[in-house]
Amino acid sequence: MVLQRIFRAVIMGPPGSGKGTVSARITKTFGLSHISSGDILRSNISNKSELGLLMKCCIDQGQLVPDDVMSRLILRDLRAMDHSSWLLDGFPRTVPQAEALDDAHSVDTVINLNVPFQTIKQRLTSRWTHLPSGRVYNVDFNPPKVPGLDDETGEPLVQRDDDTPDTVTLRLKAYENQTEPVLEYYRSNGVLETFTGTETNMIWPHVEAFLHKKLKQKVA
Ligand code: G5P
Ligand code: MG
Repeated sequence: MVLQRIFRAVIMGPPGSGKGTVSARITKTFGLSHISSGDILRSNISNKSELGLLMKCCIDQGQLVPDDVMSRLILRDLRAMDHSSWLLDGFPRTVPQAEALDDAHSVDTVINLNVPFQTIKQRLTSRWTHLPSGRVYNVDFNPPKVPGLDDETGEPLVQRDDDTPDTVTLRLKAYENQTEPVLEYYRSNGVLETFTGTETNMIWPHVEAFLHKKLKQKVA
């Protein structure tokens, strides 16, 4: 589908709810540019900058990176995409981040993946990631064609340092305390659309149909 107008969306959901997986399908189907805050942080860490080390420390402890650092990083990238449609994955994650985004850009819709915490824990400990692209695999759900290697580049896959069971528990706590209030923020703004389920393949057709409808409204 070719977009006729600029369209800006946010995808939210607890760690491991499938934001990256669904984002890949949205970008492929609708042509939005995907901006993942976690991928941006991980690429800063791999550059071994001073800021990267601070970020690594927060991520490895299952804590959020400070709001001012995060908002500056993402809003800088968005400024360079002034004429593009985009999908933000993992940002905003706190109410101050949502306010900072609102001050700079209006958001057309917020897709919320509501997946139970029990489902998530098992997924994350069997996730394999291609760090340079952010592509994700899972030994049960979407295994790579060759075990341990990225389908497109053939480069090695790694397990994220924050995908250990203890850190996943801390990330889920941070989600409950700091990110759930953002859902309320967007609900009261009238842009929140929630999709509930335990399997991405069941959730995806609903997300796809919703976006088709939403984009038609935007063009009309
Ligand atoms: P990230 O990188 O944003 P999270 O914790 O929000 O990380 P994560 O872990 O990347 O989210 P996801 O993208 O929601 O998860 O899920 P995914 O990768 O698509 O799917 C998870 C696994 O399940 C994959 O292996 C996938 O193949 C599999 N899967 C998907 N669907 C199914 C299914 O139906 N069935 C099965 N069996 N498997 C499935 O953030 C990381 C850290 O960066 C910092 C924080 O420290 C954060 O903890 N950070 C920020 N800090 C402050 N502010 C921000 N805005 C920040 N953004 C990031
Ligand atoms: Mg992700």
